[in-house]
Amino acid sequence: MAGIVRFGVSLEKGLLDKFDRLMRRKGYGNRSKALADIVREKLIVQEWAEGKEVVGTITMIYNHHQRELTSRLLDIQHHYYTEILSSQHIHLDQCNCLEVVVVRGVPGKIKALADQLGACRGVKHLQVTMSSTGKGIE
Ligand code: NI
Repeated sequence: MAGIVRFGVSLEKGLLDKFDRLMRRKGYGNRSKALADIVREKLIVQEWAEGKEVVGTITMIYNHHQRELTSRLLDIQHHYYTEILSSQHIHLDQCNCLEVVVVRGVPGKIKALADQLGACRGVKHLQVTMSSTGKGIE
């Protein structure tokens, strides 16, 4: 790996103990990887706040029997065809559908898409997962 820098970190003992417990619970073998992942999470939040190009998923559960909902959801998605990379639809049972939409674009448009989908009657749950293009997080 290029450009690895070692540095000292001062932390209150109680906080370091909590960090180490969390690290072990999550299965990390060392503090460096655990700390790097925390920094990346912060960088991704910042990318979304700054409006840079981001990647994410929109996961939603909706009622298959809700009148005209499926066509409404598709109409909305067609307006955002440049942001949508793919989508997957799973019939959970006779009534419930799970849809995962993979998106890439500026956060404002992704949030607008998610808001429009989530506001449709019959959508029971919607969650946006914020991730990154991977370019800005090393
Ligand atoms: Ni379905």
